[in-house]
Amino acid sequence: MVTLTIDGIKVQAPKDATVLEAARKAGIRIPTLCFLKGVNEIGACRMCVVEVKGAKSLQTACVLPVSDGMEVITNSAAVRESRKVTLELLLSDHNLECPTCIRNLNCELQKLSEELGVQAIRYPGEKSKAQYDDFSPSIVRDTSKCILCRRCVSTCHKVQGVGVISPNYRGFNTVIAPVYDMSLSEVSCVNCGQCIMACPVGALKEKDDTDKVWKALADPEKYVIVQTAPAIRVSLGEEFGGELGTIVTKKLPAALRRLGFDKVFDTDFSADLTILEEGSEFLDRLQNGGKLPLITSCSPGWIKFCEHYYPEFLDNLSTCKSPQQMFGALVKTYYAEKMGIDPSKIFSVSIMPCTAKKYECKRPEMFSSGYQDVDVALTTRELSRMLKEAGINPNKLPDEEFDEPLGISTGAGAIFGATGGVMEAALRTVYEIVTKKELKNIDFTEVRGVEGVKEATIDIEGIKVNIAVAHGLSNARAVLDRVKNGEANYHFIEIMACPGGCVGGGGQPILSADERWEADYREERAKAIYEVDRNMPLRKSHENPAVKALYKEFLGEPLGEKSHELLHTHYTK
Ligand code: HC1
Ligand code: SF4
Repeated sequence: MVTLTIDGIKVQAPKDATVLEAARKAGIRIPTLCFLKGVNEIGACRMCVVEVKGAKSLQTACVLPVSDGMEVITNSAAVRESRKVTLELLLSDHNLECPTCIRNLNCELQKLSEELGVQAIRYPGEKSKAQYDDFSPSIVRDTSKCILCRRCVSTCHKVQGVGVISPNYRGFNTVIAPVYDMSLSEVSCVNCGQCIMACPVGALKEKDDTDKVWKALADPEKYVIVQTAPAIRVSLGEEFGGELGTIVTKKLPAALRRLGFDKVFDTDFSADLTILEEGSEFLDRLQNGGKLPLITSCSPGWIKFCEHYYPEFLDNLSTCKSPQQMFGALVKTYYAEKMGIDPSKIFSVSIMPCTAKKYECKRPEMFSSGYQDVDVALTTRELSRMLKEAGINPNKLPDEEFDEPLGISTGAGAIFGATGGVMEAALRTVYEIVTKKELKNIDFTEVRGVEGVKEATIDIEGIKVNIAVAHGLSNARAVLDRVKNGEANYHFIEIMACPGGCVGGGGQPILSADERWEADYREERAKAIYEVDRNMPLRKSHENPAVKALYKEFLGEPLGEKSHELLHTHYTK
């Protein structure tokens, strides 16, 4: 520990701490803009400047190590003026369409202007040349709002191991863009949306599909069906003032019915179905010498990453479509048939924590019902905007149930939303299929938690199954490289593109850098997901009565002919 003074207060801090960390711990707020804890710590924006006794110039607190006896002043006139000038210079080259910006009232630049008392921009001048790129099915870039903080760049490179956006040109002409100023749709972007989650302003956003849904809802000819992903039930409430991980499972049907959807179903149903198909596929490969390790395939960002960067693993991917797509294929076949609805009249919407789902539902493999199986995938944020526009606050609504039969699910379906959840759900079912005995302790805690890579060996009555779970694509890289180099021998791997799994998806409510510092949103939402699971009467996918009925009435058996036609696919590149 070292002792320093900050604004005249004696503060103790670990010797590897920065001045920013020491100050925050002592309750002294130093503003930041480019700083994103653990991701982007580069001292570039100079918003966190402080005076240090003995230093000739102002120092950036986010990269300045503490030292014994150091004397720091965080709010002198020189410091305040420097921060203000920096901010005004940023604003002078910023598109100031704040009231019509997607990040209005949730913008770190706007908030800082207010905090620092900026009431005029003293340095108006030339604006740099901006790029607007909306060719990607998932992500829109608008560099007229970019402040060059590089939080998206670090996230794409370091967290996701993708690295398709970087600074191009120099000085005033600098722009954050793909190489040669190409569109994101022309480079190997995986549509994960993690760059959006890191962006403090409105320079990155999801492709907005809400108009298509409003139009379908207003069309009397359309039968509009919606499915809600596992992770939405622990995140949507945050958009309406709820705490991190507020559980809104039963508010979702209430809110979506009030928006006008004809049926409100649950992706957790098809997550259960996925487990039956994928669990059977795993056992088939294990017992009949099939390609191992089997790797999960429900995260479309991960699938695209595999196609671009690790094509040698394509045959390892489970042939199961994601729960979103299984659901879509069944709604326009099984459900339409059962209810006597013309499938051409069904408009199928999904609410996903994910921007890559927008891309997934347009993939050519995803038309197996004879139509586009899922017509529109909306993010949590888009749903929240629709609800706000309609004056609906889900947190204030009474509890309601999902519609039957595609709204019936188990706790195993719910945990898909957190890293390790697909693996845990699969193990609960595989164990009972293999042993024909009841699994007493169904909590596989070894695969829970936010550690980047989790490994375990599970003993299924003498069969030792080596498993790995990775979330965030740079962690996926680490696991795949170990397999490639013969350093690891896994039978089953779960990979989710987003840090934390879907709870941390690129379509989820956006937290500021300060909020991300204060709490681990992935942990809080995952905790809520496991609570949802704990409170479900059924917690194993193979016990889902609606899934059982689906096999009896329509599919026959897992991996049967109908399943192959509708629920499985192959990825090739
Ligand atoms: Fe996910 Fe999945 S868990 S991929 O993270 O397998 O998006 O929540 O819906 O499809 O079920 C996302 C979440 C989601 C699918 C399921
Ligand atoms: Fe990178 Fe993902 Fe953003 Fe694409 S969507 S630029 S891969 S962070």
